[in-house]
Amino acid sequence: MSILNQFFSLERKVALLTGATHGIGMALAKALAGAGATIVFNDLSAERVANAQTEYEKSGIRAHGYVFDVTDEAAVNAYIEKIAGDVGVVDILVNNAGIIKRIPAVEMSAAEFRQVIDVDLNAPFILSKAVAPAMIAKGGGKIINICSMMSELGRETVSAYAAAKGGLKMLTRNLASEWGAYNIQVNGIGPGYIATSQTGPLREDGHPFNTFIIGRTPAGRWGEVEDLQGAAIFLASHASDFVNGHVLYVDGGILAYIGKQP
Ligand code: NAP
Ligand code: GCO
Repeated sequence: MSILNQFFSLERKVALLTGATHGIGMALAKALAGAGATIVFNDLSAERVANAQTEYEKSGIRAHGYVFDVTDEAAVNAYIEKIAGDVGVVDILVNNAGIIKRIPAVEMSAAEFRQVIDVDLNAPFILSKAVAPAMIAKGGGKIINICSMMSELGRETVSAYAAAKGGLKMLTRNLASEWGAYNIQVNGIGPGYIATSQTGPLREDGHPFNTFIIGRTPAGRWGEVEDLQGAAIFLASHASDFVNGHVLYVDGGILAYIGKQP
């Protein structure tokens, strides 16, 4: 067996990626499929699940799609059991589903704040808790939480999102601490600013943020979803069996850079 296969093959592994009907989630699913994993994904919308299944098939991937809300613990537990029966025990969980609300803190309601925390922080806990027992019984597993620049930095209007993503970094470290003894590695990917529907409003022609972020990124560009695929394969594979509690930032150098000098 080649050293690449030895370390990076995901053959016979079942990967569940939440919210993977487009954007970062779909790109990560395609990467894990390319390494041999069987792909399971979910979304809130039956229509988006069906459309995504067609998209996966166009890429030669027979993905198993399910419709459930990641914040609904009863639904999550039921679907993890159903997936085990339909496809197999989840070996790799990617907590990708997420929302953002860009509202100044003084204008954000507590309900809006709680909604972001629910999807971006509570749901990764619910999903991780749901898959862990079978991973423990099977002798190990991989959990990858999709963090953010906002796991490390704040900015105006994203208080709930930054609180959630900062919490997700610490949840990653804590679950790594609790489950490392069971050969479960819990890590994060911290994307920089990536061109997806979520950042679409920030990239509109002439939007000042577009110019700002390019000036804050040593790579001098927005990231593409493909820029994240290698990190996902690494953290999902044997190559990272002794990496635990780590957030791998894939940000073009933003966190290392004070910003373009005037
Ligand atoms: P996106 O295009 O908005 O995709 C988010 C996905 O999550 C959508 O498929 C969405 O489904 C799904 N989702 C939301 N709430 C859900 C729920 N309650 N149950 C099930 N699925 C739910 O965002 P993205 O840019 O690909 O981002 C994916 C992840 O990366 C997010 O966690 C985001 O915070 C993170 N991230 C993004 C960037 C970036 O620059 N784009 C950078 C760092 C981190 P619907 O389409 O049906 O709503
Ligand atoms: C924003 C952006 C960011 C990105 C990402 C950066 O409004 O600042 O949406 O939050 O989504 O999280 O890593």
